[in-house]
Amino acid sequence: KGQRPLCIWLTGLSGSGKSTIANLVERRLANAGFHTYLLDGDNVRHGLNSDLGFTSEARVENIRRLAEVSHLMTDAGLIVLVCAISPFSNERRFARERFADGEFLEVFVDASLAACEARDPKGLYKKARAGDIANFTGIDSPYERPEHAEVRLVTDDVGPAALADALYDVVVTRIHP
Ligand code: GGZ
Repeated sequence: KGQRPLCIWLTGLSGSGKSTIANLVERRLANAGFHTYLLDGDNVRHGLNSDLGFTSEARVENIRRLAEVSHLMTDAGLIVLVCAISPFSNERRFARERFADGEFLEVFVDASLAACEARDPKGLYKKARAGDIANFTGIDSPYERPEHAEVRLVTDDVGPAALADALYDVVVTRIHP
C-alpha cells in the first residue's frame, strides 16, 4: 500500500495524554496497512538516551536525537509518531527543519497543568511538589506552549479515543500518495 512518510510530533506536559493518543493512532494506521513506528521519549530514555537526564541541556540533546532518528525513519519511508514533552520552541523548530515541507505534523496535546496533576498516573507531580524530583516540567522547569502546531488537541474534557480519531483523520490526508 502506498504511503507518504510523515513525522507526527506530539508535544505536551507529562500526563497530557501524548502516549495514549499516539498508541491509538498507531493502531489505526497499522490496521489500515501503513508502516509505522512509535518513538516515545520515556522509552527511548531507557536505551538510546539513557545517558540523559532532565536539565535543559539534556532535554535539548534528547530532542535533537529524537529529531534525527525520526528523520532517518521517515527517510526509510515510515510514518513515525514521536511522543516527547519537547518543552522548548527552539528544539521543536530544529525538529521541524529536519523534514521536507508537509512531512512534519506538530501536535500540541494541550492539557492544563491542573488536569495533568490531578491525573498524576505515575505519582511524579506529587514527588515534584514534595521536592523529590527536580526540574519537573510545569513545576520548576518551563513548558513553552507551541504557536505553530498544525493540530491542537484539548484533552481536559474530551477522551483520548475521540482525540485520536480526530488526529487520525488529519494524518490520513497527509499520507495518501
Ligand atoms: C518531566 C519527567 C521528569 C522531569 C521524569 N520532567 O509522563 P511520563 O513521565 O511517563 O513521561 C515523562 C518523561 C519525559 O521525558 P521526555 O523525553 O518526553 O522529556 S523531554 O522532551 O522534556 O526531554 C515523565 C518522566 O519522563 N519524567 N522526570 N523532571 N518529565
